[in-house]
Amino acid sequence: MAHVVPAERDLRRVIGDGATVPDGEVEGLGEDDLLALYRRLVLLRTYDERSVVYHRQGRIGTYAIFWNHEAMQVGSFSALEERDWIFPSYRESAIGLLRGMPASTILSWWRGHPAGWWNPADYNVASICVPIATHVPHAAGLAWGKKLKGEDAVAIVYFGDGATSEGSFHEGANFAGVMKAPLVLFCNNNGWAISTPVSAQTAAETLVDKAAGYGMPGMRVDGGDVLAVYEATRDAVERARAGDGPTFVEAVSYRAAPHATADDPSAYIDPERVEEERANECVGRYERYLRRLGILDDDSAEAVRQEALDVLRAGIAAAEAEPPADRDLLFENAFVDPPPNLREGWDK
Ligand SMILES: Cc1ncc(C[n+]2csc(CCOP(=O)(O)OP(=O)(O)O)c2C)c(N)n1
Ligand SMILES: [Mg+2]
Repeated sequence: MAHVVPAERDLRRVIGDGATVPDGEVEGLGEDDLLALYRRLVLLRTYDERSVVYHRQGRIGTYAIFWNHEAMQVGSFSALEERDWIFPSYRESAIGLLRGMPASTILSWWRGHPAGWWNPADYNVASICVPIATHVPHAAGLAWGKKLKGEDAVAIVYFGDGATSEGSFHEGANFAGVMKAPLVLFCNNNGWAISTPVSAQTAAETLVDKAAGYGMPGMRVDGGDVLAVYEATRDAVERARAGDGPTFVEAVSYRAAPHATADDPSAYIDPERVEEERANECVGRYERYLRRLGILDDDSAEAVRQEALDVLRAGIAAAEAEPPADRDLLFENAFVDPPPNLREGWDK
C-alpha cells in the first residue's frame, strides 16, 4: 500500500518583512551561498528585463516574461547538483544560464535561430517546453531511467498552475508516483494561465492537494521567498535521492507582468493587486534581507548588477552576430524522405 503523506497547506517562509515578521535562516547556507543566490537572482532579473527591451526593439520574438518568478527558479535550481536534470517550460527559458549556458544561446532561441538549440546532455537541461505539461511525462521517464540505471541523479520539472489541468501532468505525476521516480514536480502557481485565474482551474482547495492522489507528499511554499523555495526543494531532492520517490512542490506567487510580450493583462487583471505584488517582488525582498544581515551594500549590489548587464550585452551581440539561419534546416530534420512537392520548392 502506498503511504500517502498529507500535503502541507501553510506556506513555508524564511524571509521576514523587516518589521513584524522576523527573518529566519536556512541551515547549511553560509555567506558565500547567500551571495551566490543573489547573483543568480540578479542575472535572471537582468536577463528578463533586457529581453523585454530587446523584444520592443525587434531583436527577439515574442517573449514569456518571468519577472517575479526568479525566486522560484533560483531557489529550486540551487537545491540541485550538476548531475540532476532540469525540464523547463517557456517560463523558465533562461534557467540554463545558471548551468553556464551562454546568454546568446537562449536569446537565439527567442530569435527563432538554430543557434538556440542545444544538446540537453551538455547541460542536463532539456529543451524549453512550450506545449503545456507535455514535458512532465518526459521528466518522469528520465527520472525513472536514472533509477533503473542505478544513477544517483534526480529530475525537476517546472510547470504552471494551468498545467495541472492537462492530461500530461496527471499521467506524468501518476507514473512518477507508481514508479517512485526521483522527480520533483515544481508548480509555479502564479495565479493565472494567461487570462484564466487559478480559481477556474481546479475545484480543489489548493493545488498541492493533488499530491495525495498520486501517493506523494506535497509542500506549499511562498514563491517570492528564495530561501523558503530552496529549503523546500532541498527536502524534495533529498527524498528523491534517498529512493523515496517524487514530491510535489507548489510555489505560490502572483504574476506581476503580462503573460508574454503579446499579452495585454489590463483586460482581465486587477491592477491594484499587481502593484501590491510589484512592491514586494522577490529580488528586492531578498536584497533587503541580505542588507539586514549586513552582507550586501550599495557598492556590492551595483557590482552584481553590472556583471549581469555585461553578460546580457555580450549575449545579444553574439546572438546578432550569428549568420542568417539556413532555411533548409527547417525541413532537413523533419523528413527522412521529403515529399516531392516540398523537394521542388526547396531547390528554388
Ligand atoms: C497544450 C497547450 N495548450 C494550450 C497552450 C496555450 N497556452 C500557452 S501558455 C498557456 C497558459 C499556461 O498557464 P500556466 O500553466 O499557469 O503557466 P504560466 O504561463 O502561468 O507560467 C496556454 C493555455 C499551449 N501552449 N499548450
Ligand atoms: Mg500560471
